[in-house]
Amino acid sequence: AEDGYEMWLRYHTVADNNRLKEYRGQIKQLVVEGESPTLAAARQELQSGLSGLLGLTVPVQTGLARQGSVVVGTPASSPLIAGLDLGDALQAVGPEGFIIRHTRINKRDALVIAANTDVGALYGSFHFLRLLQTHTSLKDLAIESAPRVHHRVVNHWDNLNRLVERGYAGLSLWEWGNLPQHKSPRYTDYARINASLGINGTVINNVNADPRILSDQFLEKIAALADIFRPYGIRMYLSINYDSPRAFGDLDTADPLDPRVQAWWKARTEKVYSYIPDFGGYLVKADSEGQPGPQGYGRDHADGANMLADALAPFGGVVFWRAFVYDPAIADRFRGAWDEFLPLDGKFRENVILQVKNGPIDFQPREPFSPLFGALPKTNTMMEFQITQEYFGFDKHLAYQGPLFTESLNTDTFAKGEGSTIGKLLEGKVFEYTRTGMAGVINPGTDRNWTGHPFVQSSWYAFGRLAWDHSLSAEAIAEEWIRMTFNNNPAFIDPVLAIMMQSREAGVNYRSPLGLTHLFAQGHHYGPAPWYEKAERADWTAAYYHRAAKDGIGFDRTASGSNAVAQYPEPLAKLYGNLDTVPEELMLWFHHVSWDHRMQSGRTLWDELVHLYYSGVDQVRHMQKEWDKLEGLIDQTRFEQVKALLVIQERDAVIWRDSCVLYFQTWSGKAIPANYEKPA
Ligand code: GCW
Repeated sequence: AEDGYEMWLRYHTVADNNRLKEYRGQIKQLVVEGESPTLAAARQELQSGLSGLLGLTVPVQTGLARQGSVVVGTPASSPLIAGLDLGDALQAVGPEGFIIRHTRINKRDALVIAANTDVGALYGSFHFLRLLQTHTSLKDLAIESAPRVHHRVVNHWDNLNRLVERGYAGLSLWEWGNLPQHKSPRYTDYARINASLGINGTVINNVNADPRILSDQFLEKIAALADIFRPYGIRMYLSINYDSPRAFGDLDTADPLDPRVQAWWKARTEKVYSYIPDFGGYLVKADSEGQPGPQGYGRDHADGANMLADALAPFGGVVFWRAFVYDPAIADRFRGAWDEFLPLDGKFRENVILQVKNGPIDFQPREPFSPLFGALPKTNTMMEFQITQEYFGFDKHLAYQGPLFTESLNTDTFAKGEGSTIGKLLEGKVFEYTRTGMAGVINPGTDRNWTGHPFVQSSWYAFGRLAWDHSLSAEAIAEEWIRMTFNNNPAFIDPVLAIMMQSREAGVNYRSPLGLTHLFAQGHHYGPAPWYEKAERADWTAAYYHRAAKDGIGFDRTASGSNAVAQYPEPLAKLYGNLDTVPEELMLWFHHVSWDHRMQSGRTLWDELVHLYYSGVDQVRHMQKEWDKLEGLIDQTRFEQVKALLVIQERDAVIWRDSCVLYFQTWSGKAIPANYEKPA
């Protein structure tokens, strides 16, 4: 039975006979010249992949066949490729890109996957397999592809006791107790999954970091993992605890300006590189949610980051410094990061990248973009997206995140006039960032299918594809994923694509439409608790965010309120700041609005709110109905799993809707319009 373990790397025989014929005609054998571990990985992936897809053994050969050779490599690894005239194409795709095309070598027709580096050839190999997996014709193949950002990184929130913060898919993959002796085959599959997307870095432990991660005991185990990931082009990074010098018992301070602290980090970092010579660097959550940081010693983020950057620089390492900070003393959590980081622009070392969540608060179903994007011309800035469904129903709800990612990437920041989209900014095309990147918080665990809900795989896939090329569409990516993960049958693809493409909006509608945010029950972040008013911190209550009252609902972030809207450049500050022009989907993020306010639909705000909560549930019911029709088109195991999860999702969507509508009704004092079903 299918259990989802293979993710999108399923190489089942091509079901369309015409395509199968075409592929069999064009692919007779494989020539991968060169002996590096990376090329060996490419050879192995291609051989098993092509053999599976073609339903026959595709042999690996050293010489060209008369016709039908797939030739893979770099000019350095492969005399055949070195002998080709590829014009400027190779140069154009850079160190990690690849080209795939038909060519003639020694008067023989061949298909070439060429790159400047071995890892580029590996990426090209996965791409070639993807073409077959999605039944793409190989006629007129002319692909030149290169990643748009440097650092394409997945983040794990894995604790050393193997519990995964916001994980929902079993225990952490890293079997600390058995490493380094036992190397689970899953480590290699994990690397394949990521490499197939062009992911080139992984941070394997939680940003709420246990200092022991830098101990020799753990470094020895981590080095074993790094050795497995290396051939796949994946660099190892670690989250560090800022107070490590103290936690190790070596010093009584972690003040970044103290020379003893600097020396401590230099020595520890040297140690890390003695285990992992190509170690990538540190990810740091500092002065955030109780984590230690430079502010504890009267220093700022730049002092803190630069000290680590200096320790890493001799080895070529980088610091990913997170901007997820919010001080409970500040009247509006929205403002926090901007207020703290704006004054520091230009103060960070070249090998520091600020890692900023897409929105100003925290991975909510819909957020406006963080105003830090576009506000830091002199600070390398990268994106942090969340793939694990902390705020989207854990492993229970179907919520493809592609549309959220692209909504964010395609947003125009106007940082340098029109066209300064976040995607371009991340690429270093708005400001001259020397280092660029995208990070995604993934959740894989020991569940057979890695992610819990099978469709969480699709968000991991989308993240990786967008990190490679942010201009891809969420829909095109979803279709690829469906074809690779299930099958190429239009009767299956079309309805599932429709389900996926509305799933995120459905999740917004039944949780927090119109720019409401963070109505989650505290702690677990699964169900609703809009009534939540008291906690140790005001900014950990729902009431803090929705500000529902007799006169209306929403958080006034205009000049009459916290004025956070002024953190956006014009024309956005005006657009968002004016109730007549703010997009309705973001309205209650920026305005406290009367229950009687007239919406574009002609309804009052109250009626519109009710309407959207109800449509969220309707959307889930529709998704459910559509899915249930698909029985027989895929394996029964996955069909039934998703079907059952949709039952849970419908149940929970109703709970969300009713909780929120009934609670907000206590403030609005207005009736639920007659045409809606009664709350349960
Ligand atoms: O989304 C919130 C989560 C925390 C998380 C934090 C962060 C890792 O609720 O669990 O901690 O953000 O991003 O640091």
